[in-house]
Amino acid sequence: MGVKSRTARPRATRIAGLGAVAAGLLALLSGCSLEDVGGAFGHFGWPGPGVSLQAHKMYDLWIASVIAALVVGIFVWGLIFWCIIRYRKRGDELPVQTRFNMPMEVLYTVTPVLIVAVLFYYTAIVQTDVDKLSRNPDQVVEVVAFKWNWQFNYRDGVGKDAGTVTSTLGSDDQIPLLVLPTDRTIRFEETSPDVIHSFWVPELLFKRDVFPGNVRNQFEVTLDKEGRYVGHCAELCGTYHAFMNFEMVVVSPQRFDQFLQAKKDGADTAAAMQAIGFAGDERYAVTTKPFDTRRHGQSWNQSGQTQITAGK
Ligand SMILES: [Cu+2]
Repeated sequence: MGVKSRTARPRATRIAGLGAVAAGLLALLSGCSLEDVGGAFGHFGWPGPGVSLQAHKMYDLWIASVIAALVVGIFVWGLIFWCIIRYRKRGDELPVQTRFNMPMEVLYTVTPVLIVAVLFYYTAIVQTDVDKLSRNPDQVVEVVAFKWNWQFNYRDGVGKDAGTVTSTLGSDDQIPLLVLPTDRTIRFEETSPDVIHSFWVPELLFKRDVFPGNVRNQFEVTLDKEGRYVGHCAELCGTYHAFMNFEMVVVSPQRFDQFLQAKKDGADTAAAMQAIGFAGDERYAVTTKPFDTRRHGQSWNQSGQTQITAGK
């Protein structure tokens, strides 16, 4: 019996270890991209692989981390169930009491440290990449978030002293459009005249706070997928915070240039959208619509009851 358990133990550990490694290698060697793996599992909670080069890097990091966590998880679950079955109580005899097994102690101290170090290394690399600012971005957009809407200023240079070429602005009854090109480096510079807001487009897999005062938060994206995506304010900024939606419209660089030109020539946003081929309702936001804030009539949570009186 004693001889049997001494040989059985390393063999079982080896099989479990090989199983975990094989599971990891299988995903890599089967030619599946991380996007394929993520897609098969609902992107493990994320809204998809994203629409910018920066988003793809974050997505890959996320999916790879989840796969690594699952491999470790399957290995640990395997060990637990193997121990439960292999060492279940068979009689009243006290099992061998093993304490201070040095190799084991070293293993379960070093392994988690290694895992954290690897995760940290790749996180630091992706984070640095996502935060990187280029010397001369192709397009600069000043994001102005205010209670409770957005203005997007297309700028002729970087920094707060640059000039605004043209703007799109949201109102109570019109969702603001943020029209942007693919394949160009876009720098966002954020500012707010009142409180802290947060610029968030879920498909960018990214959000960044918009501060009032002297802080101009910046970040860059290079978009690679045309489409229309709803954006939100992700920082609780006041009564109508939840209604602060905008729409990011991603078009080809040529159409973007036409849009800017139409705006510069004095067209309003809907007319400029028409100039680049959007007709009818497509000239306005299609992913979201203005909310009925009822802010001038009655309290929005008591239908038809309370009247807000002027000066209150
Ligand atoms: Cu806000």
